[in-house]
Amino acid sequence: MTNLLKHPTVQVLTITALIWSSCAKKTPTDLTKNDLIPAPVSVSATGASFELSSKTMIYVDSENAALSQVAGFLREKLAPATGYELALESTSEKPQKGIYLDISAQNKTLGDEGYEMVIEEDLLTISANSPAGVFMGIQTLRQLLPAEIESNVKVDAEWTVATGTITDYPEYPWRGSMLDVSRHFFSVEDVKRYIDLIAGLKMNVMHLHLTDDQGWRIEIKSWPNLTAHGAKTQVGGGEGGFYTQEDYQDIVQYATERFITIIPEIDLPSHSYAALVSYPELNCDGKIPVVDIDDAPENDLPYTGTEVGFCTVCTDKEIVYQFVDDVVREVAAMTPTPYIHLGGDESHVTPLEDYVPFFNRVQQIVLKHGKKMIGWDEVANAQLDPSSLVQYWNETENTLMGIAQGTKVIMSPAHKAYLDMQYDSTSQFGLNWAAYIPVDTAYNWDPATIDPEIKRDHIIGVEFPLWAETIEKMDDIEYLLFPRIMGYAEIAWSPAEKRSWDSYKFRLGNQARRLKIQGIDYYPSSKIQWQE
Ligand code: TNX
Repeated sequence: MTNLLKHPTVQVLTITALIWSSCAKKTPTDLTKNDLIPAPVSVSATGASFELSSKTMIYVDSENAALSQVAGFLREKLAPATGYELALESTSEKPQKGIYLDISAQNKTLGDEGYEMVIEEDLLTISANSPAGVFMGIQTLRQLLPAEIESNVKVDAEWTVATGTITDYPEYPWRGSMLDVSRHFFSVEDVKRYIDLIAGLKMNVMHLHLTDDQGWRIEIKSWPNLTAHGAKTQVGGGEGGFYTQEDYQDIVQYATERFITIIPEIDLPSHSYAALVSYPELNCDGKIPVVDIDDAPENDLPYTGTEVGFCTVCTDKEIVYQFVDDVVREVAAMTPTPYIHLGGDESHVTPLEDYVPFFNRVQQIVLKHGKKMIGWDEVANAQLDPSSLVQYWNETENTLMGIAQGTKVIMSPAHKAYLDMQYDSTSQFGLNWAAYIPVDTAYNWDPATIDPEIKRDHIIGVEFPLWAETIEKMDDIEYLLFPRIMGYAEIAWSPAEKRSWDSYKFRLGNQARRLKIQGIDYYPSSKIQWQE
């Protein structure tokens, strides 16, 4: 169904049907009656409307390259549905009419990513301190326009927005999602769609879990067997895959244009079976490990089951540190942003007396290559540099050890934030070891109060991981992501006092058409009144 919907001809029919069913829609004039997700910090209305036409010009206030690129993004977003090819122009003065993108706001409250949108009858201005802020404002504008703006075929509609002012900026500077591409491999195209979907919700971090027992998914030129051998399969035994360095750089570039930072994760010392079968010298006895687990591998291929924590690289072999050094060097060289994630979770067969010196040493390797380290909360058992980040998923005690060492925390509590948890016992994909997470549970919590000892000041932000043991294709991803990711985006962006389930569930219900037009295969939770 959804794949069909992604087909242009079927889209024309669907959109025609959708429009026909909603004929006499009134021109919007009350900006406070919006369905924005995430909810903005403040909105006031002036009772009229702004209309986009084929003559609307998009002005930028400077020759700034990033701003021009953002203006180009807006133009391309508006083109398919409207059929307009809006002209772009740079100007030194505020124009009389059109769309004006301005990065000279010099408004402290807005910070690096906030924006102010002033909508007048003739002029729609998005002002910010940076191109990133303008980009966030554009995501708001997309949602203020009729849902059909997301169509990739031309639609005859009135492209109007109510007038007024929106002032908006994020609660947390780190708003992310993680995709596990090891348990099942996902193509570059899928990752790009994922990036587009979260960018539209004002998220700014995409964490890629690139390696695990089931597959090593990133080409490392100095250790070619990692992918030549270690990427051949996936959970269930199907064909795996990997990203060449060019693929990875393509993803990074795509993300950067959407103000999203890619966080590459290389999971060590456990979750490393794919590496251990590719290079047996990383094992203490130099041989492929014999493991006592369900679906234990009977050949030298990566693991195809879903147990965890059953293997470890040999923490007292020099070659292991050479390996980490080479991998971090190559990954650092193609990652322009400051962080590399080294995993560290569920190392059940690495004794703590080996685990701690291992992490002390690999953290230094990351620092030596000019990057900062992130690890799952277990890494806080090591001596962390204050620049490192601890990703809380399971243990408060670990997280507090990190905080005591001066590190900041990314909040990903499994029982609230894991996108791979089932909605309920009937849901098609997902696991339930941490909880069932229906749409209201996903929305109704606050990172700053989830654990009384982890305080707002310690928290750099929130991340929502999608582990991929049970999912194989984009539709499966969308089913687990949507609608929960929309509530998660609101938790990350909107101030706690602006959030309420009653308001959110109403706005979410009104997103049904928009989701459908985007071809998103969402889970139609019965807790929401979907308004198609
Ligand atoms: C725990 S969360 C894991 C992953 C699994 C996930 C499944 C974490 C740091 N480790 O290896 O895929 O549960 O929900």
